[in-house]
Amino acid sequence: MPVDFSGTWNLISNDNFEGYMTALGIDFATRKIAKMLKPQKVIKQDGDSFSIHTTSTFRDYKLQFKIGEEFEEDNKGLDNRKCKSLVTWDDDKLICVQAGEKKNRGWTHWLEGDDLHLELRCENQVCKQVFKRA
Ligand code: VLZ
Repeated sequence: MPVDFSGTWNLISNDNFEGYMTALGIDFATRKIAKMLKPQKVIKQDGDSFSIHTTSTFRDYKLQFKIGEEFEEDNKGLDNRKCKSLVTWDDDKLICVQAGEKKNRGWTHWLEGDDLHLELRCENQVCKQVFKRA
């Protein structure tokens, strides 16, 4: 039985979001706003089906997927580049590969104690975020 990521999670730390956004080609003005945000994630996990809704005062991003099923991701409101994305389990970690124009693009979610962790990768940049239950 895999771990359950379901819940509402508030960002408590955000290391190198700036580097990640720069690697994605996000413009300066947008980065200045975005790095001040404290996004909330609402995750719904039902068997192999997930929805991850990242909300903030500036922009929202909604993702829905099934484990092991590749899907088209539009990254709307982020860098707007289309990817072929695939999420799989690696033990209790949720791993997403976002294949497209940017090398080494993807993310990993895992739980550590009561916290939700997220590593966001693009090219040679790694952003590390930690969330606590709301
Ligand atoms: O998360 O890929 O949980 O999509 C930040 C919104 C959303 C703030 C970042 C506006 C999404 C930023 C990160 C403007 C440039 C992400 C996945 C894993 C699910």
